[in-house]
Amino acid sequence: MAGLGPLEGLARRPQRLILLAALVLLLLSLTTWLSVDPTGVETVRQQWGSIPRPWQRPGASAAGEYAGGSGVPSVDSAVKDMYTHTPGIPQTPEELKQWATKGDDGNLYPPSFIPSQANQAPRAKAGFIVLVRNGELASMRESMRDVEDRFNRKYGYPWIFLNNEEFTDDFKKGVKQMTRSEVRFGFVEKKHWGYPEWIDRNKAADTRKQMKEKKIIYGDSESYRHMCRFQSGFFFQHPLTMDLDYYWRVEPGIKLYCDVDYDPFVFMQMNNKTYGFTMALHEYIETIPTLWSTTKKFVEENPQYVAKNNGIHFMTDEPERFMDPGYNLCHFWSNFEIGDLRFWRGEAYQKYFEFLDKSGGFFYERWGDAPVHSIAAILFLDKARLHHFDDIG
Ligand SMILES: Nc1nc2c(ncn2[C@@H]2O[C@H](COP(=O)(O)OP(=O)(O)O)[C@@H](O)[C@H]2O)c(=O)[nH]1
Ligand SMILES: [Mg+2]
Repeated sequence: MAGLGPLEGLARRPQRLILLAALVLLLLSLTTWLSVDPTGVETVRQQWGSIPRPWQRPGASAAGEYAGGSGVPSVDSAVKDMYTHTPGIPQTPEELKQWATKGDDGNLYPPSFIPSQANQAPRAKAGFIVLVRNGELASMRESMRDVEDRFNRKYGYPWIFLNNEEFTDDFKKGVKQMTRSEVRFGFVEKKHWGYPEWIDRNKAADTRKQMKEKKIIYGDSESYRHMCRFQSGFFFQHPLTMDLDYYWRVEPGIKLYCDVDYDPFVFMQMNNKTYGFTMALHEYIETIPTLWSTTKKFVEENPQYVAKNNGIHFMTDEPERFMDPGYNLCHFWSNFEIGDLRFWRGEAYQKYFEFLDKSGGFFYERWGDAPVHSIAAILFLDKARLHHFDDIG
């Protein structure tokens, strides 16, 4: 056999010749297809990339795979994989290199990522609830800037904007620019923003006149009263809030000076907290002359709703006499609240609000949502379920 050339070998075994011809033909048709079909090369590259490589960490792939020609790294899949495939989280810049993207300039770009995506900690069912007017867009954007920079850019909770008028396109666009999170816009229906049929409007108008003469803050404002009634009794019933358990109330023009580096919603859930506040103030007595006595009447008729270990010492100066000494006017400032919506939706508060609403004090006086929320939280909750967020502000 020695001395036979390769051709002689092929001639003696024709099946080898057929195999070689088939291979050449296959190669020819493949190259022709690649040169004709513009997406051909990309398809082959993708298929090649998707072949499993068990010797690599799951999710890992070669540098540059995410380069889509634009030079901008594709954030979604890369970063998600990077952070969800523990222990594959890169520990050194060298390891991070495999997630880098090759830019048009030929340099490797480290992955850019959305903070909330990188932070894969579990979330609560929560969001920001904001009642706001179209005209407050500028100060709303300032509030959002603070809340996003200090907290939400890392957590990505949704924003729910509510209004008794339709939001304008300018408003929608303006607030959407301030967050990467989901943004919802809701309309407040007339039955939650208007006079109930049992209210005597002339009597309500008389009150506003008298309060104006006495120069009581917002005393002559009709819309302020609708706002307070809505915030007291209805914001937690809006359809856009129904998938949430917890809310953070934000208003236009608020400031947050300190970073919030943990999730206060998850804090509430973990510790079974129901109502969180930052500040307590005194209410103007002229705005709520009969709120305490009306509440007392409700409590006498419904003692079952009062919590055993309630926080009454916060609201009267002689807590051993329960509600008898009268209200010391202390209340939690409601421009900031982090709370459990299920408490407001629950039986005790619903019954309490109905009772207050029927008595007419939202219109015949000027009951604010802050004292109403505060009194309810103090009476119907175990005091361990309240939390002072002294680290938010
Ligand atoms: N959509 C709407 N929002 C209102 C109206 N009045 C007040 N608000 C909102 O209700 C919240 C409380 O109002 P604000 O004027 O700040 O009252 P204050 O905090 O008691 O001084 C803010 O978020 C306002 O934007 C209104 O007539 N329509
Ligand atoms: Mg305010």
